[in-house]
Amino acid sequence: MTGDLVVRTATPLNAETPLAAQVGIITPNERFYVRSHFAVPRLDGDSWFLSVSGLVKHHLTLTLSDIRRLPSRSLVVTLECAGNGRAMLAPPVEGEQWQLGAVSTAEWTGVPLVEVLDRAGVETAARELVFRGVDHSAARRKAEPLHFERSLPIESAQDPDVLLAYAMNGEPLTPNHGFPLRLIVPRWYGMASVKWLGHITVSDRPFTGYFQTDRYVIADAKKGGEAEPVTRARVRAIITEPERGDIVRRGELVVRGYAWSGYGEITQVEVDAGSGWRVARLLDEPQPHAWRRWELTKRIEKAGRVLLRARATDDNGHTQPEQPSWNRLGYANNCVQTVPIEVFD
Ligand SMILES: Nc1nc2c(c(=O)[nH]1)N[C@H]1C(S)=C(S)[C@@H](COP(=O)(O)O)O[C@H]1N2
Ligand SMILES: [Mo]
Repeated sequence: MTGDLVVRTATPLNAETPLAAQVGIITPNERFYVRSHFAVPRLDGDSWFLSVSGLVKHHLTLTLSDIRRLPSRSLVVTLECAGNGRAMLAPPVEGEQWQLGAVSTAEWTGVPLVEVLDRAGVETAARELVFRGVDHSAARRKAEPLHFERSLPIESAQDPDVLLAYAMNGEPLTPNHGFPLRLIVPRWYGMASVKWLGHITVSDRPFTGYFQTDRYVIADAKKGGEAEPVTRARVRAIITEPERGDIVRRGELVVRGYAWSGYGEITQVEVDAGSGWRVARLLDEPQPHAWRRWELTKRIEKAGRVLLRARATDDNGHTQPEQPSWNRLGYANNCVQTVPIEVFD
């Protein structure tokens, strides 16, 4: 661990939030997990601009001050990397070996994407928007460098809660989190929230770029070619207190954590402290795109090893599987977490 995050790879920077560092709903900026495919671009906010082109009536070139002058909103949004929990898969799969800290929450401020789309005038043939980050692979001979690029269906992109964000918890975005401008797509796994945004292209056909069709798909070796795109975050609860391996005294134990779902509101969290599932108390008012804290107090009568588990259910009736659903690229593993602790007399 260096500083506030657990570093998984230093170049490019991939680092997760220690679970015990999550306290309030908001994750402080310096503790927000970082997921980057390429070197972090150091951009100059004065010379940077965003271009909007393709199937639009007016091509736009917007500077940061143009964007800051448009109507803005602030939304509290939880971002979770689709690979969060990958380290728990067996057999192991390639990719960043995230435990459960590739999830964090911030209040994002920016311009609803629709405001910009309305100014550009989207043509009726438009089907998808392609968002391109400025970051890219190192140049290879002859081949074009690969950019981080992702698309969204036009209906998803027109949701007024999709933001072109320039601030995070009241501060300008930091370089690691996408300065000067990033997309925020609430409820979708983090890959949709393209950082260091440079270009938006409106298109009438499905985007087939590397990060759209080769990555961020649930690829199952057994099913051959079929691959389902990764979209919204599956329902999940995490236990942040106590921590794995903690030694606690017999008696009253408080179990705390967070729960979220990209498919609806959290309706229930249950905790098993070794003697069956009990319903935990949900804290905070529900917010449409943010996780919710929960807690359960339970008497532990016997000394010894206890396996704590928590599982969440959303208002669509989705809950968590006990075992991970293994897939080749290790995405969307929302299986129930197990936290072993030791109880002493
Ligand atoms: N341009 C660009 N955008 C990106 C990425 C990236 O590598 N490049 N990573 C994506 C992934 S996989 C995730 S989970 C989130 C992480 O955002 P954060 O680093 O602010 O936590 O950014 C997304 N946006
Ligand atoms: Mo991610």
